[in-house]
Amino acid sequence: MKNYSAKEIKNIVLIGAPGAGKTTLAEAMAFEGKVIDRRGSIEANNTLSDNTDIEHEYKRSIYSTILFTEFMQRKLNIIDCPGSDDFCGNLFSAFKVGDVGVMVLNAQNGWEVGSELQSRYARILNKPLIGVVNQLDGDKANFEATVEGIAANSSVKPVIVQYPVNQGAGFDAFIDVLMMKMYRFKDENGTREELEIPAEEAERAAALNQELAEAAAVYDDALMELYFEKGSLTQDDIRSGLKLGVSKRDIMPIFCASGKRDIGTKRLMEFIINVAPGPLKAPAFLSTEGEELHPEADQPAVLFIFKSQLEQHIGEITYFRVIRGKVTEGMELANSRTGNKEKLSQLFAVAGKNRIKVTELSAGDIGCTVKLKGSRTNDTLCAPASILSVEPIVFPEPRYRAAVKAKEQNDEEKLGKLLNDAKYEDPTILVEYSKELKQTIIQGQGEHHLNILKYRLSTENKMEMEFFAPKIPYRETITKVAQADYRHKKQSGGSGQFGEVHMVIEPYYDGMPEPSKYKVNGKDINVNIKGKEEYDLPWGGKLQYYNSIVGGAIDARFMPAILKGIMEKMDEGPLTGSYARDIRVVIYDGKMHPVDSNEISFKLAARNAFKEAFRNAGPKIMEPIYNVEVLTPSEYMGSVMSDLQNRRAMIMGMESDKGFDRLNARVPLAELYRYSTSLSSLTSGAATYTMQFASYEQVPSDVQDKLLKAYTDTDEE
Ligand SMILES: Nc1nc2c(ncn2[C@@H]2O[C@H](COP(=O)(O)OP(=O)(O)O)[C@@H](O)[C@H]2O)c(=O)[nH]1
Ligand SMILES: [Mg+2]
Repeated sequence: MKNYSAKEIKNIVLIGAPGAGKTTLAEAMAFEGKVIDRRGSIEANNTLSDNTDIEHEYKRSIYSTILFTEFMQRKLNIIDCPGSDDFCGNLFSAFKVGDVGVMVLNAQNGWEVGSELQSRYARILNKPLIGVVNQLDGDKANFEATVEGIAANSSVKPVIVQYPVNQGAGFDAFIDVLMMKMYRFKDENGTREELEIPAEEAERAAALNQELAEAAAVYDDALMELYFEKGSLTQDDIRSGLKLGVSKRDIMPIFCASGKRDIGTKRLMEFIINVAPGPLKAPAFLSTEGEELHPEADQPAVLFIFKSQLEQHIGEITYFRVIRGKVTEGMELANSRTGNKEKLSQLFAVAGKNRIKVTELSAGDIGCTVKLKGSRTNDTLCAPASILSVEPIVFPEPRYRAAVKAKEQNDEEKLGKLLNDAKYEDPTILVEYSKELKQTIIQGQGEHHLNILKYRLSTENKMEMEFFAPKIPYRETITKVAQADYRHKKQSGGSGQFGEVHMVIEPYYDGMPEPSKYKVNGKDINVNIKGKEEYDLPWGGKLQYYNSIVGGAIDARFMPAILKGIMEKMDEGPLTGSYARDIRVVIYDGKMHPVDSNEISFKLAARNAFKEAFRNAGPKIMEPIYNVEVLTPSEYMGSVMSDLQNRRAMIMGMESDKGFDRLNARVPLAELYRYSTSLSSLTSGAATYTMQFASYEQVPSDVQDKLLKAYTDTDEE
């Protein structure tokens, strides 16, 4: 296979709602480029993309697949993405290396929630779009309604390049108002006739051609002048105008297709090759230092890993884009994260599961290698003489959280290893053992996301695991000033123990003044600051520790032991054993014994004094609150809202955005377990949401009572 240079390469990402026909279209493109000589189908489980058992089982894409095709002496790299929002992580990595999105719509459904979500991601990632109205052979195909749906919902304006002449079951022809031709398809293998536009279509075609020329002229003064002068533009002029408008994400040229019958594939590919921004026109990659990395072939090599996958018998497959320079078989590069050398012992162009060996890949191209030792998604490999890191992919925040354990207890270790591998293949899966909760917490994009993982581990690794509701990381704090003394004294046989500590505690807040005087339980306590320590607690919040001992009541050497005693109780709060936070402690008096005082005595005295003071200080349990943003078709707004209110949510705002309502709320994490599933059943899968940690807030008193009841204090000294 030929080595393609940046100007001969286009990298596209297929996006759109689940079932729109992306995988089938990718198959047709590979067929047109003669990468395969027969097209597979979703039904027969033999497509290049969707090539894993689990995708066959579900008849849906779960992973992104990389395919190339060669067409018009160019190389088109295609990344076929799953449409389901649970797997949206794939779209973020695909768009890192893809320069343009091809948005596939099902003409029978028009603009779907999936179209909405995926076009939003394209917008966030600032990627230009080309639109394909697919499944025009479907009984209920409605091209016009679909285009209207795009116009009403998309932030990128649709401009018609093609429209169908006979949509529905008999679909075999469309008119191309850029070429000003009609294309009729004779079979299901893309064989087409190029015909003059029939008289009855002449008027509509001319009007759309005019619209297209006008849309293209806007982006260039010279084109505008030409257009006014002549009342039309040449094909090439229209293309050059569209090129600008597409790159700016202003317009989305609209094409017609039936991927299943291979209708429209070739014209779409021609247009992509002629008009879509390629590596030379797309915005440059940036290094973490802000340096622009242009796809120049004669510069030191840089490649960026956007995906890795473990495959049985082969091991690790690493997918990358060559950002700069050229990589050749056998080359040694340095991993900029680890500093280690990696050898590219083999290089491949990728067509799904098929890998075609190549000897080199140039800047702008996408390929894979195998058997790297310690490189993973988001790593940069580069020529050892010029080490840099490419800005990493920023994956979406997790939205679903569950506790996980192996069904068989002695499988725990194996499960840990498998989950680690999974995390490595799919960076949107997060797994962490929480020392605080004493649970392994797994996070992902949705229940389906995690269930797929569960299914996979069970079928591929015979590992049965169980998900259950995760514990909530509560916190404890106080709301008023309190004082306590505690004397620890033990006289048993030989040496005794003695320590006495007097302390005041009060709620800490940012910017509070230094303590000077307290009045508690009728007592006046003057503070005389001898020492101050301040800790940012690892679990959030602060502890301030003041030494205000006068007259040597307690030796300075016991102060660390006193702090330790307090810390032990902060670590396992007096109310429910959760971490305590945001407390100021002032040690203002105490007593020593000339013989029996030691560190352990003071530690225990402090711990008990702290516990007692805490209980008298209006203690409160705090819970994590998340900012939740729900995006739902307006018709479901009422039920989404009342469901959230049942979850103790505080509604912060609502706005309408092109047929969708956006609702912002603050919701306790304790009420969000399996929220994605409830939301989905409330809205027939039409809504989506994001969640992000916001703050800790006090729980309402009924919730506090319940939590207190559930906890039995075992701390008895
Ligand atoms: N009639 C018709 N069916 C199609 C077309 N494209 C895809 N399909 C069918 O729609 C279903 C989903 O297709 P798939 O390619 O997996 O969609 P994806 O989820 O967007 O990748 C499959 O059953 C396909 O056979 C098309 O152009 N016409
Ligand atoms: Mg698919």
